Amino acid sequence: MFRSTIIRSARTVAFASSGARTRMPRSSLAAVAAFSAVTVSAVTYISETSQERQNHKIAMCDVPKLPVEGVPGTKYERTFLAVKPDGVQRQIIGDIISRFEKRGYKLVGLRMEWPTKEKAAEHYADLSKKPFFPGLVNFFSSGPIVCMCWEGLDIIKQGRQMLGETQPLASKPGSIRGDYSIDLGRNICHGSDSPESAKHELEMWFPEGVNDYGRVNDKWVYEK
Ligand code: DAT
Ligand code: MG
Repeated sequence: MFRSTIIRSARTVAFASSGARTRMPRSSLAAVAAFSAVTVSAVTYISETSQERQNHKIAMCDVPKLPVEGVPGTKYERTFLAVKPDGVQRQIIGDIISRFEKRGYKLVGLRMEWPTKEKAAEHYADLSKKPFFPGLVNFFSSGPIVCMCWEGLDIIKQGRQMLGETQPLASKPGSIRGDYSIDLGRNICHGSDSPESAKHELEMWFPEGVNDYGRVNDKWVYEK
């Protein structure tokens, strides 16, 4: 279809530049010349106008700077979510990001990092006395993870709900763990469980900060 349109267009140009021109009366040629001149100046005018617009009024999404953890309890609340090494290997990064995007949450930080054992141990420091801790640290540092900072109303609690329960058996279908995992030690994703842990984990995984930006469709996601 696309190819035949190109062929048709090429034929039309060939026709216009051969037989058509010889048969065209002088008055028509003058009209075509005048029309071309008008078109060229209109195009020039439009491009200059848009250039001026760009110079003077560039579309921007600037907002005031927030702390990395945002403002808990508001639509600027933030959490740290991660796709663990098993989620990266199983190629479901896009699906996980998509679920949060479709829900209306805003991605403000995104980075892939292969955690060292030390960083994995620091991340799970609260579980350091558990018997499964060494295995957990080995697993979490076994490949790259995708670090994300998501922003939005109730994102800390809602993020945990969308992840599902720690134990895949208890995770409802429709949640990430309920859709993609079977085994506790391969449960795909991580999410901060409180405003305090969100702040701690965001400071740890995003020392360079995240992106504070306004979003045009906020009024279609939030009533206020
Ligand atoms: P969550 O990841 O839901 O916040 P958690 O912080 O209690 O759960 O534990 C961190 C991870 O450690 C969890 O996602 C999987 C693993 N884990 C938890 N309990 C475990 C257990 N009893 N045996 C093996 N691994 C466990
Ligand atoms: Mg936890």
